[in-house]
Amino acid sequence: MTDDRTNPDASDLGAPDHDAPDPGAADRRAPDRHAPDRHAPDPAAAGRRAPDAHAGSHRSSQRPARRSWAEPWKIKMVEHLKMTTPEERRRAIEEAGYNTFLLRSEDVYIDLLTDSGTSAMSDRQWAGMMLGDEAYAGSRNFYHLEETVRDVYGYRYVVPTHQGRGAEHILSQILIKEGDVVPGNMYFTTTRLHQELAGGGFIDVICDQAHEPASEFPFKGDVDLYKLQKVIDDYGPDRIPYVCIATAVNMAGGQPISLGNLREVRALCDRYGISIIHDATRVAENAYFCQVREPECADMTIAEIVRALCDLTDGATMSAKKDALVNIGGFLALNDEPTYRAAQNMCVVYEGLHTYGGMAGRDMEAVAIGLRESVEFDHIRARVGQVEYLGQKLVDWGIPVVRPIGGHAVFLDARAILEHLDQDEYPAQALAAEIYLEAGIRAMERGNVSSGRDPQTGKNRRPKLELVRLTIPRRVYTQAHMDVTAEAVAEVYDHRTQVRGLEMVFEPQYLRFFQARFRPLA
Ligand code: P70
Repeated sequence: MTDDRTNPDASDLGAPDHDAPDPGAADRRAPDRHAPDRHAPDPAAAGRRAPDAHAGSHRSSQRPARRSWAEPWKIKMVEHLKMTTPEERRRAIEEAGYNTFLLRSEDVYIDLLTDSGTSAMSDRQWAGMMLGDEAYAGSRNFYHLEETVRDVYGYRYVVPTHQGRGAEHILSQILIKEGDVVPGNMYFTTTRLHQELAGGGFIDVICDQAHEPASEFPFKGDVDLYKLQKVIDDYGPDRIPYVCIATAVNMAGGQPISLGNLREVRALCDRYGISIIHDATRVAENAYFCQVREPECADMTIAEIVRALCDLTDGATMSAKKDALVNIGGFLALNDEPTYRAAQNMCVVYEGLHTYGGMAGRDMEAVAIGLRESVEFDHIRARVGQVEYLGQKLVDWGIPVVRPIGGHAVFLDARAILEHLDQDEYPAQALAAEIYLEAGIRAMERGNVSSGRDPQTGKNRRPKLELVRLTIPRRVYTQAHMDVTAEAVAEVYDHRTQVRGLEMVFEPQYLRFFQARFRPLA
């Protein structure tokens, strides 16, 4: 290896050891590629270059190049956290039926349940909130949002929704008919449910590596084109309303799809006249991985990669609560005018008028500003870098996690950690409860409970991935919080053989993981 080992930009950020293009390449380019905010100094610029970039510059060649970098922001306001005793936590998790979704957040010390709606807004976003135009119709913030989506993502039409699933609902109802199938690069809970409620069925066409927690494949979000071709052959293009492509695939562990693979998916779909709908919820995180790992993206900015990914698709559902750095909001974006008109009409039935769709004017303003911030290089590097920092600690300590480390979360391999439990004893659910008991840290089950029952057989789906997600909100926690989290997980790992399985004692009909209740097995 060359300088990459000593360049934290490469080694800290999930660059795989093999199979991958030179992970440091992106960062050795001239810094002006990531043009910083013209009004701000660029303290991180030196860190973007590998040491050799300084050779021959006026900076002394004896002096080591700067290798540290930090978040491109400082903290203006703090929120106090409550510390609890083991006794208090025991009571709290019992009351919550061993389901971390049912804990009161007051009883949580470090909340890694989700990165959804939990990020810290910037001062610019808060200032934007004051510009909220709370008109029922035609709010200027809607037009700002529409213009920003056109510019950052490139989609022509925008229908605002209260959050991501509002967009999924409208889209599924418009495009899917009874008996249709929707191929996609791994299911997402709400997305699949809306497809099913509209009469369709989801078919997984993600590459096999995505289902292997230990595989180091750099683009586990890639579609297996043979699988997609087979779905087209088996069902015919007329029964495929669209292919659903997620960037930074959540259930696979926050794993990216490559720009090259998406281009091939596009070519295949074009041959049959099938559209592609993009779940753009974490597209900026995906773009970061493309920049670091995919040679053709090495010279592109994050914004350019985001645009290139979106340009290969016909529309998008978006939960703005993730990448876009807001606490609530989402939208459906489309290029096709008739579909847009139908979506606008559905919006007034389920969400609100088509110029607010469940959001206040101020919320739409915060989304518009957050979308621009999401594609800034320094932001996304620090965001993904913090996740990598936590993941690397656990890897160094030999704790089984999904590799490579994803963009928004570290996923613990609960099946490997709690080997003594059968999957119908819900190992991931039990592990999440144990981590809470240990340190007041809240994680999320992403396994057999989340996957639900097969509608045909009524049995638990028993997915290959039985994971606990430690999800990192954006711009909220410090490196010390990551250290405390890693240490708590290590403590649990040390006494893993004593962790008991769970039985489900209450199971709701839809999205059971949110409200199900459990009790420990004897
Ligand atoms: C999470 C959240 C939401 C989400 C997503 C992707 C890739 C759509 C949505 C829906 C919240 C969540 C949702 C269901 C189960 C657990 C948690 N993901 N697509 O924590 O967006 O929540 O705004 O309706 O990740 O991963 P929204």
